[in-house]
Amino acid sequence: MKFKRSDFPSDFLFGVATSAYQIEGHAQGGAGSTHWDTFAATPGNVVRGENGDLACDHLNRFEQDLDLVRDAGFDCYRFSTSWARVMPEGRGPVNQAGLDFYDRLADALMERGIRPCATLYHWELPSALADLGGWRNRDIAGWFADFTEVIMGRIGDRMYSVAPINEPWCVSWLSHFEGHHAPGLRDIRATARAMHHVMLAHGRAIQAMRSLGMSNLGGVFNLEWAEPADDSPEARKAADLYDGIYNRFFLGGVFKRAYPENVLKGLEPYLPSGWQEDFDVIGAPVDWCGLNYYTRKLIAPADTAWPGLTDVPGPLPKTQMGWEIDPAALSRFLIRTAREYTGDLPIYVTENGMASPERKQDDDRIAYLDQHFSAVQVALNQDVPVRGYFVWSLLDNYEWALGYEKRFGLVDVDFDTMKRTPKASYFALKEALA
Ligand code: IFM
Repeated sequence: MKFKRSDFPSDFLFGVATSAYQIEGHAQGGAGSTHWDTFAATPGNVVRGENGDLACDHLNRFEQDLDLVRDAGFDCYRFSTSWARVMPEGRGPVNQAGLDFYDRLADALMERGIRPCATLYHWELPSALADLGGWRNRDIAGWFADFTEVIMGRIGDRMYSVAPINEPWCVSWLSHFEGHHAPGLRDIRATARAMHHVMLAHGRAIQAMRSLGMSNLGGVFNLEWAEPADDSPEARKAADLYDGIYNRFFLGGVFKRAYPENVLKGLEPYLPSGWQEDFDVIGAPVDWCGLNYYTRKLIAPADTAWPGLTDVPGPLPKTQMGWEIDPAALSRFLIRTAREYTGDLPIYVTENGMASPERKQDDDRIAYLDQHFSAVQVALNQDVPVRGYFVWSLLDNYEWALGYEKRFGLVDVDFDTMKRTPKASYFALKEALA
């Protein structure tokens, strides 16, 4: 690895990220059913019909996994809490075993000198709430605030940082418009409502945590750079709309208390009534902004109903996901986010990494990480307050609709034996962070 810790500011934090459903083993420990369990049980949704029942069995192996985090020299560990593990029906009764697990996880992190960075929701919605309309139902903001109080009432005292929702675009657009993730809908009204309610739930959770006296609270947004596929004004317009839907809608809601005009043009008729009154909650002040960055897309107009755009294959080298590798877009995003949305607020790269089929000598991942560390330095050199970077992910894990096939881990997992074997990228990072 070309970079060393000393190439970054002395207080720059390095971390590694995971999420509950992708690693814990959801069928264990008294967790309730989630919409990902039923989505995966429906033929055609997930490669080989795989689910998170056992995943990496992190529930029973977390001590060993956190040793790996510590031994690599990471400062922080970003994990998520499963709503259905803590409250199997989403509301009401609490699963004590679930709360106890996160309590032990928090203690185990503290014992190892690792900062716990929690995300409250990383996509596994309790089925009982999905039955009530899930993210389409405005009441979800209140249910989520209640869950926030329960889980943070127990572990909030030890959290270094907390964000309510991982990747609002995935929770809403990818899952309700494109239908690629649970609940697998393809409906514009459902999408508009989910997009707004996910923002409202974010704000209610921030308020709930402030009432508990918590600080260092942020939001985590996944961004994808939209490049026009050619020089035509039509392609420019399509790329701007893609940017609006993917990136600016969510950043705009929280940091400008407004949604972008080009998105409202198509979406406003489907938003819930009174949406304009919710920005005091949505824009509740946060202490930092997290950006998850993986790739860019080339966008062209398409002869369809709104939004009338499509992505076309690009020429850059690609990861195992087929995603183009474009580190320069990370620099652009960091700079643009600070200049247009967040000002002096600390920014963290809360996810970045690549899927690779290489299970031992993953030189492609080492190169990818090096290139993206350089991209962070470009932004730092322009005085963007980037304060930390988290690699996705610690372990090979359940990559949602793509099952266990795509491997993002610094550590290989043999899903038959659950054996963990650190890859070359793990050792390279360990050396760089020493
Ligand atoms: O695995 C996912 C994660 O759950 C959210 N961010 C992107 C990752 C890679 O697709």
